Amino acid sequence: MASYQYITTSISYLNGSAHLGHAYELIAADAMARFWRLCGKNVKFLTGTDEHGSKVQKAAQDRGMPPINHVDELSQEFVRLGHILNSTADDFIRTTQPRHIQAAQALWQELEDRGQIYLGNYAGWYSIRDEAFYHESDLVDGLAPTGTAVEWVEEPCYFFRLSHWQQPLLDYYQAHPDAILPKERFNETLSFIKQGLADLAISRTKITWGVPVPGHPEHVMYVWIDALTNYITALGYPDRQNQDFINYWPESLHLIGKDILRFHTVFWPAFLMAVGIQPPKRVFAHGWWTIQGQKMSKSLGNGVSPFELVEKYGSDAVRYFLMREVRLGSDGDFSHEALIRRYNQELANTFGNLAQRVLAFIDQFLKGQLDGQDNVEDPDETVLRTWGQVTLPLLTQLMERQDTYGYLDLIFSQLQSANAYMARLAPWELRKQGSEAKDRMITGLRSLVIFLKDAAILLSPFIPKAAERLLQSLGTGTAGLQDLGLFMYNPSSAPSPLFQKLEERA
Ligand code: ME8
Repeated sequence: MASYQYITTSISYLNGSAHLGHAYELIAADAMARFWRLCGKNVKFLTGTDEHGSKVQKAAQDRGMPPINHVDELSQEFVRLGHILNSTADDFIRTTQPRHIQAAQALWQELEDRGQIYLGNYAGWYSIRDEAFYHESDLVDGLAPTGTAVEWVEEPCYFFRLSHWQQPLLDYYQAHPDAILPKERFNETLSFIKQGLADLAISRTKITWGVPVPGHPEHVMYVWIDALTNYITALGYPDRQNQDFINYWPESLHLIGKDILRFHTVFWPAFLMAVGIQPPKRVFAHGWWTIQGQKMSKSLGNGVSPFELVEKYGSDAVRYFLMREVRLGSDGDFSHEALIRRYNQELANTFGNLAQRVLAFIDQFLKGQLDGQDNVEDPDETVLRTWGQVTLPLLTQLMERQDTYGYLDLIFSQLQSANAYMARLAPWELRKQGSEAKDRMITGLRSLVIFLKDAAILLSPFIPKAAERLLQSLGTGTAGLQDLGLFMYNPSSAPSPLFQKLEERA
């Protein structure tokens, strides 16, 4: 297993407030980063904001603010989003930072030096919402294929020889069929490339809010070539001898939404190949959230503020719901009712109640002591005690494919079995019986305590606060994967419920 893992989210446009889609991506990336750190990998986890381009310039204009003041202010909201979601990102990049402007210009210069850029004239359509160029043949009823409005653009601009990279990209993907997940996104990318790649316009003269093209300051870089470079800026590029660049590239996972697939799986690897840098190891495209069946949109006013959600339900509940409701590559529908239902049924009942029943029983009736005979006879007890170690390789395989849903599913099905075991053990009956029954009770409870600790460790990437509270109640101190299967129990106070049930609306 490679010991370095680079994980990035996309960088958010600063044209409006942080929404559920931004929170989703950050949470998924954070769960992955936490998991790989638990496994002992060196992890670098990057997030940030995309601050140039027409869309951001227009948003600043609409507020009557100079773009730099607008982005200085709004980027802070995204930093705050990370804090409230309990994200452990190691770096927050802003594309207006000098380190990034330097990197974007260096990439441009390298492309130019290698004959990959030429001056021409662009005449075609541009969608500000998508920050994308479209050909006449792409349009559907006068709109971009994504349904956004387009404007006619005619201006001198620089082009990148994307057409040269069609075959190398096809060869690369043939040799690396896992470079894009889920599989349908891999297929989508391949059929896009096979349709033929035209050279790509990569500068603008009609807008001013962007990174100046080196040597030609009347042009600013097209926002996507600027934005994509962020992933290597944060590794010290253009210094290819930077230790982070050496260690973390191309051991990278770019987590993005499905709408920005092409930029990451066609343009980005082509830019990189063109300067002799390997493409990223994996691009994973997640699905989209709707709100009660409708597309989130400012005009519908149905956006869900992640800040309000966390204030209402807490970060663990929001993290859990978004990771558990749908598979990462699929689309999901958000509703408060669904979140409350999952929180109550799974976090409060299946997980929280089990922990509380076991720990409160030991506290109340056994004074927090589990000394005594430990004779494992029941196969279910063996399962509870070995489950963590046995399951870890499976969980690792799931995480290698970004299957966060499958990961939680495995854990929660075992939590259900553990609940069934607790009901069958019925320690409240055994404690009233003779010494043999008491031995059974101690052995059973010890099995459950081992299992609860292991479940807390393995759930910590997803619900870090609750996992930490449970480990505190067990008195394990800091516990990691090396402790799976061990009996560690040294409580210092009475346990308190992990989750308070929420009231379900009628
Ligand atoms: O695309 N559900 O920024 P962005 C799930 N700056 N995810 C959603 C979503 C939804 N309803 N709406 C948006 C950009 N997203 C560029 C990225 S990377 C070099 C540049 C996701 O603020 C979207 O798919 O429009 C994207 O991955 C992320 O939020 C940021 O979107």
